[in-house]
Amino acid sequence: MTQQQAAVAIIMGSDSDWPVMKAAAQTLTDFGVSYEARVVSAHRTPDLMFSFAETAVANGFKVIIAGAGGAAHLPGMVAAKTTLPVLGVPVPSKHLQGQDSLLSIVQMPRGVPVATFAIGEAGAANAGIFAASILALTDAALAQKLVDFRKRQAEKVLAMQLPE
Ligand code: RP5
Repeated sequence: MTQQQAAVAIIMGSDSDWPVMKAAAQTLTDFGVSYEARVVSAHRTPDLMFSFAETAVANGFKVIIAGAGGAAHLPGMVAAKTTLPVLGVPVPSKHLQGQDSLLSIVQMPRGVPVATFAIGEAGAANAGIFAASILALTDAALAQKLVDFRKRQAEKVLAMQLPE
């Protein structure tokens, strides 16, 4: 039996990134999008990073969400080795609160783009939504789920009451 290949790869530099990156995984689950999550470190497992990126298309991935903290080279280096869309999530770091992660990910040289999201959980969740939006271009049912999600979100905000 052939196993169905996940549409989205979620990779991160360390298992310590998972508490943030699981927001991307949860979002994809909510939209019914298949994903595979794993640790791939740019600095500690560079060979794995390159082989992951080089085989990502052949492995059936359509979008890669990459999260890292500190000297966050993972999203950019993966983008250097694949033409799949790479969504970068800056993970908060111990000493610089993720500003280092953000700047490392966002300042890509012309020609090798990484779509960079907000620092932390909101960024990870938005990367999940963005991945769903990309896949929805060729999936009408998923596009409808995104419309429904926006509607529910708006209704929630419209129903907000402030304390007296
Ligand atoms: C980065 O270094 C990882 O993405 C993580 O955010 C950070 C710290 O990693 P650990 O020391 O917790 O493994 O490569």
